Amino acid sequence: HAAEANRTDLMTITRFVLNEQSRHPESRGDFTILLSNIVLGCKFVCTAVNKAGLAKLIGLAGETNVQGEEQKKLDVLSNDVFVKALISSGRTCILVSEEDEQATFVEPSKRGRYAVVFDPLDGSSNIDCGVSIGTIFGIYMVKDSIEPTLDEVLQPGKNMVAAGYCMYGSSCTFVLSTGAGVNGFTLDPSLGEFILTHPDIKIPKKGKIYSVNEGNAKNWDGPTAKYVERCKFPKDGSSPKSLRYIGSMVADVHRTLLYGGIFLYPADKKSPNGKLRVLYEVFPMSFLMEQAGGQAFTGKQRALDLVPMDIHERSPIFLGSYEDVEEVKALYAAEDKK
Ligand code: P6P
Repeated sequence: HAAEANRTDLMTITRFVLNEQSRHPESRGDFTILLSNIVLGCKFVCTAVNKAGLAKLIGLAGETNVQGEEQKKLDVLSNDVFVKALISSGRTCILVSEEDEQATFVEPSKRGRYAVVFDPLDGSSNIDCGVSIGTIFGIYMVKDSIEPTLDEVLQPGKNMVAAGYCMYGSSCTFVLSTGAGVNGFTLDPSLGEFILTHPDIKIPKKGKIYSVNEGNAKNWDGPTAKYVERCKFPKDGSSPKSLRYIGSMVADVHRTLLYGGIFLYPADKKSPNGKLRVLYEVFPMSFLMEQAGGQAFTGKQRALDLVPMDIHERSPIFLGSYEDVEEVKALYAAEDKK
């Protein structure tokens, strides 16, 4: 009977957020409207990405499709969709996208109280081989939506009111935190709705998987090299960790969130700030990890305490199971004492 009740008691993402909103009597439903526009963008990208597999038919980027229309690169198309959906929501005043060099300041008549930072299609180089990719976003509440400045988004990640990602893989999974835990939703294509499938996600305290591009090992600093060495040749007689690296941040982080372990994109001699972007990759994923009981570290500090100086700034990142990240922190602390 319970299963039957569940089947008919559809907890859609919109209903879930409305329930959450009732915890904030002061909110005027703005966040729900904003989120529904982000969800709309993700549904569009999900169908576009799945169709991309038939790219030969609809024309690859730069070519023309059967209607002779200029085919946009999927990440450019996705960016256009998100920018338009966020502006038309009437709830945003600043947008920062991985695809746009400059921040977008929404025209005054359409301004709202939120700033959204996002990577519309992270890992898009993996599209042509069918590897999972994703959209990553973070949301700040702005102080001054009348005359907003860039300072509203050059804020530490701990000031975000919400963060999440949508992974386009074997299924389309939307993972969200509004600051009260982490919940996962799966798109039911027959309904066109995201249904709650992973309530209250908690990351295991310790994991058996490490996730890093070992191809960069030559350029790692001491503590990172020591940590990875320990994953492979544990000193305490425990079994070595498995290496899993997909090379698509959303997929690697999603696996880490559900299975535990650690994802790292460290600094190296070639890129002293690592590769991943602070505002729309490091902060949202760090926010989710902390909300799920894990943690996120830059090699120097708690990732969410970082204050960005530039909207496309990069940072090294070590995130995942609480105890695994603690080991990295101890190795960096020992290095600092030298
Ligand atoms: P590398 C994809 O290009 C991306 O931005 C992230 O999704 C991913 O985690 C990382 O870069 C992979 O980088 O240098 O290991 O190929």
